[in-house]
Amino acid sequence: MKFICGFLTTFLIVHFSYAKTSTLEQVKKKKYLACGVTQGVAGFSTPDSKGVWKGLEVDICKAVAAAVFGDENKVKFVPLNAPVRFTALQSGEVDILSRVTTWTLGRDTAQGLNFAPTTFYDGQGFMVRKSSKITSAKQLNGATICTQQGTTTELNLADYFRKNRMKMKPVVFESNDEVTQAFFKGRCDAFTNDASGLVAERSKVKNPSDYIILPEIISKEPLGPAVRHDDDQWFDIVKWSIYAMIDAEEKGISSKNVDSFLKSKDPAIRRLLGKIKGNGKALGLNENWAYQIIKRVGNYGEVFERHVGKKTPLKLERGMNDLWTKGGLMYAPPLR
Ligand SMILES: N[C@@H](CCC(=O)N[C@@H](CS)C(=O)NCC(=O)O)C(=O)O
Repeated sequence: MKFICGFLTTFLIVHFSYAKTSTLEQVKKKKYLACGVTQGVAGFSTPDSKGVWKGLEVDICKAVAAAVFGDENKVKFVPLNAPVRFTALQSGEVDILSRVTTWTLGRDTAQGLNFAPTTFYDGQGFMVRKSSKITSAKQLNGATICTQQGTTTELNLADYFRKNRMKMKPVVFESNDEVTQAFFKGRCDAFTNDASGLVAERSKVKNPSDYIILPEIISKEPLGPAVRHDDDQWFDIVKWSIYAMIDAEEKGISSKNVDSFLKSKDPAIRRLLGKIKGNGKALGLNENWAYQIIKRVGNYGEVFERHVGKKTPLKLERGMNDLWTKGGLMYAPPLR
């Protein structure tokens, strides 16, 4: 009995202290945060010619690192294909999943994820060869369609054809490279993906104008970072890092001018930049956490323009990803 009790106590202590090690503590101990990204989607997360990860979703992880360490470079990027991404987060291999991941009820519950604010509002589309003369998704009856396994894309595709009483042959691969190669080599009539992903892949080929994206957007794909269930503090840190970037854009504060705002008399700006204390303590961070994000990574609009905006190969309009004050969906609750 004594032995069993002793064993149980040890087990409970070990188990309990393990459970109590928060993600923030683990990240600080490691001195970096592990960020799960794609294997390469231009504009979102892709290594440049020197192997340095770049993209909108890369910058989200950098923003969290800036908030935690005052150093945006304390991030290790872990490329993940779609089917393995949730296990990588659950097992602790990554601390954040910032990988073109759609917020859905099933993922938010049964998959054990918590979704931080959407960082890119997207929707699913189809790309075809211009020479096919197909101009609408409704003409895809009987088509072979390339897509990636373990995605909402695969599920929406089946729904769309069922709803429209059409038939198709899905050609499903584990990695994005296989999907895109298959499509560009002519193995499929169409390629379906988040519309941003279609634009990203088209921007990489030699003759982009040979391909068209059909007008139908068949789903809602709110893409954003996710963290594990059961760590509210870490969830809050990731959430408010994004809200700080949106709020900074709304207030006209950017990486270039943030220092000139340090003397602002506006209480909301003083709170955002940590001149009025409290937000940092509430999150378990330094009071200048948001200043570090803005200075080192930028506001949301800067990040959007840097990676996917009009001056990039993707040439995307802000659209739904504009601020709520400009007709978009980007809205931050009060930082107080
Ligand atoms: N947003 C969708 C799709 C995400 C996704 O993984 N899309 C594939 C293409 S269909 C992709 O971008 N893969 C990039 C990669 O594996 O590196 C989801 O969350 O399921």
